[in-house]
Amino acid sequence: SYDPTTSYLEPSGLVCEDERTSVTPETLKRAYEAHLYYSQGKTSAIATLRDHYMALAYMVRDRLLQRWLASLSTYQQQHVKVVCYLSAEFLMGRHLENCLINLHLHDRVQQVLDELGLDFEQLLEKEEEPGLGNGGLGRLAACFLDSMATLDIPAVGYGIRYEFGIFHQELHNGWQIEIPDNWLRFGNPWELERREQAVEIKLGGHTEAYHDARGRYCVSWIPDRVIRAIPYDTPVPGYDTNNVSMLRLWKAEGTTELNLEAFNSGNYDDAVADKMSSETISKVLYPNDNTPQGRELRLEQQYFFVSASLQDIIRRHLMNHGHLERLHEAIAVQLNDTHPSVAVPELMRLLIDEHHLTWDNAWTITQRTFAYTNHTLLPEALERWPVGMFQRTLPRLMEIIYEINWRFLANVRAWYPGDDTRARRLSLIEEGAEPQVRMAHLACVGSHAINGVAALHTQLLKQETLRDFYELWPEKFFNMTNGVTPRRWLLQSNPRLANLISDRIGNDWIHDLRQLRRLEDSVNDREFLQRWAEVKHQNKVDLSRYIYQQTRIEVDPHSLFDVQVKRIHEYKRQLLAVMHIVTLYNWLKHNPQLNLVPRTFIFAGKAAPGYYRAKQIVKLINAVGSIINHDPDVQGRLKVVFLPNFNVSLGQRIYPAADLSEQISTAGKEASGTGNMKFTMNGALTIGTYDGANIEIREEVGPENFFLFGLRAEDIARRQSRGYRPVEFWSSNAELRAVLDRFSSGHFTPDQPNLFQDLVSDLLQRDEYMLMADYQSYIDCQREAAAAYRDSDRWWRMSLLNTARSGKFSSDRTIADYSEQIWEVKPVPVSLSTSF
Ligand code: B1N
Repeated sequence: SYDPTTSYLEPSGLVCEDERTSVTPETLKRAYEAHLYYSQGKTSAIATLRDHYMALAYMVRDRLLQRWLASLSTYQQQHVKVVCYLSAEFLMGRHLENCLINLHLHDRVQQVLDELGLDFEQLLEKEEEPGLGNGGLGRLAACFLDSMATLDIPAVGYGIRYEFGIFHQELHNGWQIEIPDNWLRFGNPWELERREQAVEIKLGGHTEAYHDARGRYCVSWIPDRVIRAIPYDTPVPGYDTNNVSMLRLWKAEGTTELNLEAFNSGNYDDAVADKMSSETISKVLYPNDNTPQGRELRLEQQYFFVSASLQDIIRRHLMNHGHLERLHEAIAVQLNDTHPSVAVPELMRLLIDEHHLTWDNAWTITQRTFAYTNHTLLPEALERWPVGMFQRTLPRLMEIIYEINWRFLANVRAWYPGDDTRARRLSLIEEGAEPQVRMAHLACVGSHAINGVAALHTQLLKQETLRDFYELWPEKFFNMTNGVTPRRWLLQSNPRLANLISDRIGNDWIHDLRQLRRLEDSVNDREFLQRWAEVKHQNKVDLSRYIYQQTRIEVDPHSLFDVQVKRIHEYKRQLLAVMHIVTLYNWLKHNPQLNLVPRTFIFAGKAAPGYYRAKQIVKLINAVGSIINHDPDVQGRLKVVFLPNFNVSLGQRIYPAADLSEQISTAGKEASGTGNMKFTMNGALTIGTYDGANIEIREEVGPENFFLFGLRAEDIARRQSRGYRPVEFWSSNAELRAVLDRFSSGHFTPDQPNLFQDLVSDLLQRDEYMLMADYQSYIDCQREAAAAYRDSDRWWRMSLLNTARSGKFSSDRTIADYSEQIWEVKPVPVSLSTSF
């Protein structure tokens, strides 16, 4: 039915490829073979799996280029407003399958590979995952790019092309070992280097004042280092649209190839030293989630990508408009947390020092251009840079920050005469033995919009963390509840469920996730619920096989899959989940005949390499598993699995197979969470605290379809202020005592019996995250969850309703909200007939 001589028209009516990039199986096959031969230089007789993967990737990239170029020229010709999303992290996950799906090429390519006798799955697994992020914040940026492309919102993501992404995690004797992630080793077929668009970045040195020819007071920054930033562009296709967005990542290089003087005197190491040290700026991602690293190199990374991106934005704008007076009408710049907040003084510097705007003019433009998203309330996670370090690294920016602060505080004093303590609280500079620049304050003052990432989080921002700013500018505050892309997190990762859904309600849900509500009509259809349960079972069988391959642990796919996957952090309380496991274990030890719902506990997640307590918890989970999984009294009814190296690809295997989603952070600590949304979409039920987006998930799915437990944020605050004594829970709760005894007695680590003693004494004496206070409530709630699972009719109805009511948590909804309320941007359809 395919005609290779005319363009193949997609069902949706897009596409009109030329003869080189058309999408019939015949041309796909021809293009693929050409890349194997001409790009990889291999015949199929000697090609490796990686060669096949590369040829396939190039073949797909070719089919993105026409759309990409058409998108760029459409934006340029129509002078549309473009969103620039500045983020130190983009956790994209693998590209190949996602591109195939978004371009509607998936099934045809699978057919072509089948005909060639190649294993499609195996080729997909050859792609190195680009892990340029730590967790939720970086993955959110990736979901946003997918949604902006899909909604035809003109957008560019700007970030850093780290040569080493998040480390690979291995487990040795239950302990985490970090392996460097050399993801570019075999080349990256998805990016295009744009060396001609390189820009220069200044660092260090000093400033000098002068008067220019027209007598204006000017400042020039004489740096002691100049670094070159090279852009690498990756196309990001939308689903079922011609629009393709772009991810532009910067690589650092030295500006002087060789120090000729050193070279000529035979001092070869010194001759290349400069270049080498410049390249360290984009060498490696800092592996911390929710804890900033106050290292000079990190500040340099932030400034590096921010300055490069703003110079790029200004250059493009000048090309189009010739002046910068209305920059804010042509672009909206979103700051993904404070990591890019040095953009505020940097844009001021560029507008004033390099483009000679007045301060007032530049300030109006700056405030109207930027918007700031806060992602955390943890006090230790709020970025602060010592003034001394800032001064040394970015002397001109420090001057500008002082000037911004001086003008801001003058206003504060006029608005609140005599209120010196308020001025001190609001200041961009924190006073003390070592004065610090408060990056969140800089972002607030320099932006027209400030948002939290879930309703509770935004409320706490207004009441606590940014209260003084809220009192100043209530109109600047917005809530933008996070979302995730249903393309990767349902359509791609769970094809069985996606097909079942489309069979029943058609496939409009893929770009209008609220349509899933129509599944509610089937909630009493026994035959449909049966198929729903069968899909989950098959997904669990798949995951069981993977678990066996990775860990040699055999798990029963009929057992309840109870899953906690996320970064390992005390506030996320993986330890509380372990306390529940040990409680069940103690019950079984006490009464081996007990009729318990069999459970498989699945954990995955990375600990920051310098975070000892988190690494100790990884070891604890593995130690508990090593005993429980083999204890004859347990009779296989409890299994504990820690899957190594959690990343996007592993998430895609896990979420579809989960029955129960663990979202058990201390209330008020998890800003939103986004894993919680992926589980809900895939029909898992949640056991969770009243925290972050859990609250909104419960509101959507209905309280009867959600297992809620624990203290609320206001209870937590009240108890902390009254003096919290965790040991009282120990005294009054024998089961809790028995759990802690198992840890401190060395039961799980007989050869190192004292290993967890400090952990237990911390729980008894401090318990910052209030595990002791929530323990009983959690255990009771888990009992209810088990009872619900036993009543399987009820369970599958609840599961179906969770998916059916998850529509709010599509990142398409989040992006529509940002577009309307903060960015003031509109969709711009891209037609492939555009001349350019
Ligand atoms: O951002 C996610 C939220 O869903 C999570 O609740 C939140 O914990 C996460 C410094 C962070 N907040 N802060 C970070 C990451 C790296 C870093 O160096 C902080 N990550 C979050 C998306 O909104």
